[in-house]
Amino acid sequence: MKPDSQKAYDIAKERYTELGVDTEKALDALQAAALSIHCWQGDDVGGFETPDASLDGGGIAVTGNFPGRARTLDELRADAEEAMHLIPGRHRLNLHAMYGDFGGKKVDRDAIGPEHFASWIDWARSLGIGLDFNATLFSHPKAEDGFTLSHRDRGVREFWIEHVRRCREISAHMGRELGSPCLHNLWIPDGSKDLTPSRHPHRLWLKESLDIIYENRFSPERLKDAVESKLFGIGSESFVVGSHEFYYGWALQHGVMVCLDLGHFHPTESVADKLSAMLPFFDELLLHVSRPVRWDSDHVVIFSDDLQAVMEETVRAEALGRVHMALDFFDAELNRVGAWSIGSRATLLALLKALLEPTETLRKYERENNKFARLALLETLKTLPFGAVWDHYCERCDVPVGAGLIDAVMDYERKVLRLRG
Ligand code: RNT
Ligand code: ZN
Repeated sequence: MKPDSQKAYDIAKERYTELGVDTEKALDALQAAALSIHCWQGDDVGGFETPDASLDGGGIAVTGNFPGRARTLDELRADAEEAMHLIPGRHRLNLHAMYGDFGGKKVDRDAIGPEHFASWIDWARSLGIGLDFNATLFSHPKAEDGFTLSHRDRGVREFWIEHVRRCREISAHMGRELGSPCLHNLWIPDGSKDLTPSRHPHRLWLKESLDIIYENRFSPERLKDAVESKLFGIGSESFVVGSHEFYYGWALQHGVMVCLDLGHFHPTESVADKLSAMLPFFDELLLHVSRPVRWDSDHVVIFSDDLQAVMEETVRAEALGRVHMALDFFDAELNRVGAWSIGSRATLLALLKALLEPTETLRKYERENNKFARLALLETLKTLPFGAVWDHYCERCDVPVGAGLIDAVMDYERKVLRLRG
């Protein structure tokens, strides 16, 4: 520990102690939190299928062509490992089905199995981390017309039902092999650009497909399920089958989690507020930590007000173990390892700041109906030295401190990324 940063931490610790906050306790809680880091920032949501799947349909899009994209499994793993060296704490990796180890062979989505993920499991085991998983219902000819599980054609629905069924089996296998429950999240692109008189039939088809897929129950020690809603996408501006209300109802009825993506709601709607509204009804929830800019643009996550509010609400509800945090962003305009580390570090910093809140004091002011004191303390918290606590944590975890991140990422770019063709 550098003497200066130790001094800065000691002063910060004292400031927080004065407010009744134990910084060591906050750091213990932070250390225990595992983010689910998405593999898809590393290669612009490309995957390793043969022939190459191109990101098409579903209203998600990656822009940019920064050099150094991971082109192979080994490159993606090396980059993810590098990112993990820059992020304090121990985290999980979140895979999509299209990232299987297919050995150069064409394996269609309705034919994938645990064997295609054996090398990922070995890799995760060697790092001592858990894996999470997602079915991939985009970037495929059978998703081109914008519908999958809610397609009017039974044959198309059956293809995707089989895919998701297999994905859940793969997830359960991962959970068992790694001794840590695998979170399987389902997001589908289904929707349409223009007025759709068949909204109701599409929702009934989706319901029917989900009912069939999730009939198969797994122990929560191996697999936890989530379904992800969305408001709209490019090409699905008028209608999205899997809306928030749709999944809210279905998930509640079937005892699975809802996944709340920070980019999937009206811009003035607060995901933070949804947490305390949903926690009384759901045992667990999944977050997709993302950053919308004007639309669901999946910008790299930063230390924003929205993110801080989500973390505050999670901590205030004492729901850290019930709200799972997965990252979901992709930007090909900047160093991808850098993007991963900025977004993950911002998420953890927001969590730390929330853990350093003297919530009990704020609640005492509320009980006393002292609205002035409540607001004054909330304002004071904004300039408290949480940055010194964060730097201290980074140092303790042996990851770059502050702008030291820039040198570390640039070094990897020079030595590894720039050498890629
Ligand atoms: C799309 C959803 C979904 C995807 C990933 C790649 O709008 O947010 O979570 O981003 O599955
Ligand atoms: Zn998402």
